Amino acid sequence: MSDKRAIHKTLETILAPAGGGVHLVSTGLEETQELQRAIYGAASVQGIGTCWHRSIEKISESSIVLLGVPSDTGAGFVRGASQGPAGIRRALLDIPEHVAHGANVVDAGDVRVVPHLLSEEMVSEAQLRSTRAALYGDAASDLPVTPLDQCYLALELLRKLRPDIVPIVIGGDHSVGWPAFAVAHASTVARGLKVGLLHFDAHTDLLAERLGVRYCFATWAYHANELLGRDGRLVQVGIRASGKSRGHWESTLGVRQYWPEEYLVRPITDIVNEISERFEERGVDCLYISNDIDGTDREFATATGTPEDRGLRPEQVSELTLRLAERFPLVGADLVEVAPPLGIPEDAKTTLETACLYVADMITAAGSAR
Ligand SMILES: [Mn+2]
Repeated sequence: MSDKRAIHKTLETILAPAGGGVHLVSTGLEETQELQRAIYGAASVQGIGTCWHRSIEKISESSIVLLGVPSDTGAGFVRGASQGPAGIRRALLDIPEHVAHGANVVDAGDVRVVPHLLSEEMVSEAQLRSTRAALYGDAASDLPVTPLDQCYLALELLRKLRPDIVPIVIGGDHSVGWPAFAVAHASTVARGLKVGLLHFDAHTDLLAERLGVRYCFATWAYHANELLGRDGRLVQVGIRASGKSRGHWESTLGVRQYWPEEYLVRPITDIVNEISERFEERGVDCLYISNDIDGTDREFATATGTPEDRGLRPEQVSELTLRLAERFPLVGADLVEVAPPLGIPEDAKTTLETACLYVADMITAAGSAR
């Protein structure tokens, strides 16, 4: 078997067609199959597998790939982001001419999530064997069984198929920011590039660990910043719910944060220029964007675990995303913490509209510097 075919086969083992990463037995199964049929253009439910397989084969010819991680095991006590990937794909289908359906974009599907597991380092040998048997039919398989490590491997394989592909990871809770950024970082280092990290969030996510857990929604940015050597290439915008001051984070970890005192007052073009200059001073030549929907004001993003007032307006997020990507080519992005079940249905609709706008921006950003 050629390398490429072996990679396709592994991807088809650890992933499922979009929407299928959530394990369903009966309830919700028909709806999911309908979504998959529409996404992959299958004439019938029986044809989904073949059409998905064709999409996997198209990855090396595509410049942008979507990957869903329907897991919220890494979140706080409010869950619901596991339904983000399916919710966002459904909302995208309601916009037939959306850029997400363009010829240069392929949907690789979802990581096959076991909703009780988070990262490989938390799993016992016995659990590893029994979950490998359940997921892959082989207790002796060497494939990962937890969403964070499956996401990591899937992204590594996607980049092997095409080193300059731009993955857009759809979460899930923000713990997926760790594998998504770590693989992008490794890939830029291998290509001699220096990546800047633009992070939209109400929270800093800068804890070294939380309740003894190394990788979760509250810690991923700390570890990302360690990869960057705390050299000021992490810029956080939308921060307004933190136990510590901006000064504390900036002086201890070398990050730059924009709180409401700045982004609700200063023209957004000033902030774009300031971040641009900051990146240039540090030799940055490409960009990764991690977008936690709670960085956006709750008026536009209520269906999330921890919505907050005084957030960014969607047009500010768009301008930062698009303008910075014109200067620094996008190498990867994630959109996380969209939780359709939270709030009233109208909340979910508004939040999904905001999410669709952000996916469109990421796709446009990925194409703009090519
Ligand atoms: Mn976050």
